[in-house]
Amino acid sequence: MIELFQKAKLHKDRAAIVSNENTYSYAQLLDRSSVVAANLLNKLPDLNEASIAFLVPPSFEYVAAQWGIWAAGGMAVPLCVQHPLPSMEYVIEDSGSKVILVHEDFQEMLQPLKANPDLSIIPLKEVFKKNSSPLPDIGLHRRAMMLYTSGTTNKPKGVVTTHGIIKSQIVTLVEAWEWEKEDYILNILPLHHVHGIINVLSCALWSGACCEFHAKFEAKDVWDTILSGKMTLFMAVPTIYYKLINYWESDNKKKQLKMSEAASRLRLMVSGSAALPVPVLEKWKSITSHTLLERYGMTEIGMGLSNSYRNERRPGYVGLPLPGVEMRLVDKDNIPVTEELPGEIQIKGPCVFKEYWQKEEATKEAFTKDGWFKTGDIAMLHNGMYKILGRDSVDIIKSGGYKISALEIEDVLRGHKDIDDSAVIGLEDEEWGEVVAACLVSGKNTMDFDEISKWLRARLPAYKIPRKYVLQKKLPRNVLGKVTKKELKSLF
Ligand code: MCA
Ligand code: AMP
Repeated sequence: MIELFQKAKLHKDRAAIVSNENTYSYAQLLDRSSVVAANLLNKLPDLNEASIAFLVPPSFEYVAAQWGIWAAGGMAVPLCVQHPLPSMEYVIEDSGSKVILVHEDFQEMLQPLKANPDLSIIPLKEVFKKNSSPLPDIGLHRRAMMLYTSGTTNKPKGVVTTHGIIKSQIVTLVEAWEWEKEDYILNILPLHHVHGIINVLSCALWSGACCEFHAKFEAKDVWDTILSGKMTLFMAVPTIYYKLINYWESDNKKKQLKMSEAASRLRLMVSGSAALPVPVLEKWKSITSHTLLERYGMTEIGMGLSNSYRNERRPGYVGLPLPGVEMRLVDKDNIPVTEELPGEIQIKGPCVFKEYWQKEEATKEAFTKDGWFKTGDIAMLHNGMYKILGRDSVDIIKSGGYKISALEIEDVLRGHKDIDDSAVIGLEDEEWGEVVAACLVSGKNTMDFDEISKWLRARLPAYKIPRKYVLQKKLPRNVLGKVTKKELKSLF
């Protein structure tokens, strides 16, 4: 049996999930997920790693669907509730999902897909109907989950992890950050990425702790939950801390004091998914007395490096490799560099993903010949700790903690009737880390950028929409004809 389920059996009466103002015990979670599994199996002995997509907002139902897919031997493919239909269709098609579990709030959205006879779109209610079945025995080597991540290619790739890899990603963090069953965490992160799924949800459930879901991040709700006194842990991206600081600053002195006191009682607050600006760390410390624990991770590896829970947390640094993670910094020829020199972070260990789904060549290219995963992130060792210096590609943008491919947006833009060419870059931004900016080439002398954004919004999620535009007659290119993106920045 999957180890997460075995652990859950040890805590049957404890609260596992709080969502939509209901509290669900571990026993309820186990029961509901075995019902989901029985309905998915529909008398088959095992789903044999079939991709099962599910479109469910963050809630008890999300976890029951995820665990149900696992219990039936399927590979869980979470769909992002904020994506427009074309982005979802891409994931459904690319992952080869023939079955989609859908929450009633999203049934209408998926209506156009019903015409496809190869797809079985099942309302969540149907798989929650009482049923039972013998469940397959799932080994650690079995494929468990596929998360889509943007890279230096046009379209996002499916990152496949097994039960063994997920276990290793969880255990590392449970140990490093000393998770306990008495912990209580608020989850306001999207549930189609490692940060929300592994670091918050799965670590909590592994430990017998409680995870409270809010469907969406709202600064007021987070502060209210902190004020309620039940939280012991909080994890978020830097943009969220920035927004929480703004909210705190907008309130009166009496309320500020209460918020600060309540926050100071948490045992740990973590930041990750993007660089934490030192001024945000310092401001947060002055408000809550917490030195945010910054860590570094990636969809392909889970978490790689972390500042210490008990010892030094150095502002602007990501600490040291987590237990079980092997790491090296190398130059362009894959030769390890010495202290004080920049190099690419490469990772080995049981936490590293299995493959990019059905992309053998891309998977091969992502590793060195001797098996190191090439992250593309550049770091340096200084005074015994690692500092992230940047990325080796200008085509990857990090905004609000989301990884975005400039090439994907450029490609969609070129499909607009008035756009001949485009180049997309990330511009530094205090709140979002980077914001997406697009340089458009058109035969027209003026363009309605709001109309372009609206047109894009039907095709791409909100965080991929450019916030700034410029119109040009041509793009700056080098002698080889490649767009010189660094030059583009000066146009904004
Ligand atoms: C939204 N808006 C933006 C952006 N996103 N503007 C600029 N840049 C953006 N990236 C605008 C919207 O268009 C809207 O504007 C307004 O902000 C509010 O939109 P909303 O969607 O409500 O935003 P939000 O809820 O405030 O979102 C901010 C957020 C979200 C909560 C920080 O971006 C988020 O959940 N980020 C976390 C992503 C994450 O989990 N990444 C982990 C992947 P208007 O009203 O004008 O339309 S990385 C990972 O997993 C690795 C392993 C790791 O290391 O962790
Ligand atoms: P994703 O592909 O969405 O999993 O994003 C992973 C990327 O986020 C990494 O390759 C880094 O570029 C970035 N990242 C994650 N944590 C940090 C951090 N603490 N500081 C800087 N960059 C980070």
